[in-house]
Amino acid sequence: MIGAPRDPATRAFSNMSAFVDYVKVFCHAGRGGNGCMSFRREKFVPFGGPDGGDGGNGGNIYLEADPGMMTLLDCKMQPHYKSAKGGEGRGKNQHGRNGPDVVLKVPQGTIITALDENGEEVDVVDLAEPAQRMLAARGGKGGRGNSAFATASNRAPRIREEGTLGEERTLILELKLIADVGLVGLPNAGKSTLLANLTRATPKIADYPFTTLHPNLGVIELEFGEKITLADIPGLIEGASKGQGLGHRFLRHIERTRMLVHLVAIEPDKLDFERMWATYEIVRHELQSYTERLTALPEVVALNKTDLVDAEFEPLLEEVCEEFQARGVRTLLLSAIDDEKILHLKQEITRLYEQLQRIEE
Ligand SMILES: Nc1nc2c(ncn2[C@@H]2O[C@H](COP(=O)(O)OP(=O)(O)OP(=O)(O)O)[C@@H](O)[C@H]2O)c(=O)[nH]1
Ligand SMILES: [Mg+2]
Repeated sequence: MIGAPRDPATRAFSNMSAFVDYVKVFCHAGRGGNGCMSFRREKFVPFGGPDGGDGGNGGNIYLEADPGMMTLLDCKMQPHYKSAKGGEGRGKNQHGRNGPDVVLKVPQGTIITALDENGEEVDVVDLAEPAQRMLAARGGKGGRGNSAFATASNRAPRIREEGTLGEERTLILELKLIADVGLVGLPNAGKSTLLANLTRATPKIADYPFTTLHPNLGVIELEFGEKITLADIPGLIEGASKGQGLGHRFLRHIERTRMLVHLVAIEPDKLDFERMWATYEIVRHELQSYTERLTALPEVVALNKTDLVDAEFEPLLEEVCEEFQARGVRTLLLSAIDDEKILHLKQEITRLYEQLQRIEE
């Protein structure tokens, strides 16, 4: 679809180093300005009253979810954030100005764990909604000037407050992408090809394992303008949940999906059910070892690359489907490069997605 506008949720990176999903940042909010002690000095007024203004508050530091971002790279490059201190109170009842707030943008789906100066966990916030904000470190409070202390019995108070210190926080930022559907399968199964042909995403595709080195997101547009987001992650292999291959690190990005599309690539010269079932089981096992929740998600299983099978062997494919069905798994025959088959899969995804929505209502 040359020239078609890209959806902001359709995002990918051309190199792996740009994708950062775990980082530690340090926030130091500005202190409050001191209150002022001062007395009015006017001609012919021998005892002017107190006129020391209050100090301003230190700036707050906020984190804000930005749906247009997909990496914590900026935070990795620059992990220290400071906000300005509040202005000092001055005579003539002039209050110090508040230090401006600092707003640090992070990708939507960032989970923040805030630690205080002693490393104790004080807060965990999930910035799952667009533009959702979290107060990461509060600026110090401005001190009151002496005019704030004047009372009927003490009309010339000689007290004023100092501003308080701003909060210091260490934050652990962990990104877990927000997508409706997770695409899973062994390396080379055709996940990125499917993403590219089902959405406007342009992930890297190649005929070797581990082509995908970071997650890619794409958007399927349904009738009535509704959109489903798909996340394509690097291929899983046996032991992925224990850190083999690349899969382990990236499973967290499908943790929040509501359903899975599981691709099993057929091998045209080995149309053997047991072999395909074993492939299917490897991925299921890795998902389960990572978290049971992933295997509890509804899934669409598609046997991919069926275009590689000669017409005379197509009945064999049907048999494989039946055997999957006999073990309780419904499968679709797919070719990620065939528009008609893709449309069929899209209808299946839509059907399941709408079913999920009805359950939620
Ligand atoms: N003939 C045929 N080739 C396909 C099909 N789907 C994918 N391929 C090819 O298979 C190879 C791997 O495809 P990818 O989309 O990169 O596979 P992947 O699952 O994303 O692989 P990783 O990112 O390495 O996990 C590429 O050469 C694709 O062109 C298909 O349906 N039919
Ligand atoms: Mg890929």
